[in-house]
Amino acid sequence: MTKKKVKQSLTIDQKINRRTFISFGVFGAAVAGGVFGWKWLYNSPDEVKGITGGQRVPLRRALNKTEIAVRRLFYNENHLVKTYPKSMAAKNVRYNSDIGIEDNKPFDIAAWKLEVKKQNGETLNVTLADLKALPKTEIVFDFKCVEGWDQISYWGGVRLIDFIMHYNLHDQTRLQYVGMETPDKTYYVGIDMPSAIHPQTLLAYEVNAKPLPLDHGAPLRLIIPVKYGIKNLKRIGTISFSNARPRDYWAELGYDYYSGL
Ligand SMILES: Nc1nc2c(c(=O)[nH]1)N[C@H]1C(S)=C(S)[C@@H](COP(=O)(O)O)O[C@H]1N2
Ligand SMILES: [Mo]
Repeated sequence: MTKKKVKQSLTIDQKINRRTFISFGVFGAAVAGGVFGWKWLYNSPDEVKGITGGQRVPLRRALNKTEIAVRRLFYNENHLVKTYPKSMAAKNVRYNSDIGIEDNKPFDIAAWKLEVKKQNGETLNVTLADLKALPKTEIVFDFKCVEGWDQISYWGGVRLIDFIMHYNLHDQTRLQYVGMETPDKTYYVGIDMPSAIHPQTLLAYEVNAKPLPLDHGAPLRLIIPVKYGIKNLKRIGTISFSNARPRDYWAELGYDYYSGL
């Protein structure tokens, strides 16, 4: 080997050593970052229970930021959820849960009226006959529950946006949220306005072209295909409009407030 060549090969070795050193350094820093990051998260306080509950503060913050970003990027009122032919709809519609509609609790379906609370404190009372007099919309879509099942089902009722227009509630749509509660107020959901006025969101009074049975939410339930089942409140007692987030049964227990699809 000439002197020059020896010098060059040493330089290459040195370069390799340097890279190895840097690689280990970066790896070490990543491990340390992971450990400290995890400890930081582990030691972070839980959020104060209220509208949402049961999550570490930084995780909830990240979830909220992701929610806003996803909504900006992908949520579009003109984007429709996939629909199916009626022939594909389940004949036996799955029944899930009955909070606020338990059959051992007294409920007088004949006396039922929908209570609509405007932000200014005014209240409207609407009967099922009033709702049935409005234009009817039907939808067959894949209903999805966060517990891991889904089913193509067929619903009929009044689009929430049609209801809003008919009852001159346009001004209420400038607010950020719609809240809905069962008549006994034990199950309740909060819905962001863009999802509430989405053209596929229904106040449903029929399933498979027949009046809703009690266990599916008679006389009126929410069908909101852009959201998971948890937001599809059965047996609506009151509808309200507000800028503050309405209380939400599952969000209080730590589920995502938005629960969009
Ligand atoms: N009042 C009320 N509405 C409710 C529920 C409930 O327990 N009570 N469960 C929700 C959940 S988790 C799902 S998946 C759907 C199921 O509707 P279904 O029973 O008609 O299939 O209703 C939603 N609406
Ligand atoms: Mo569900």
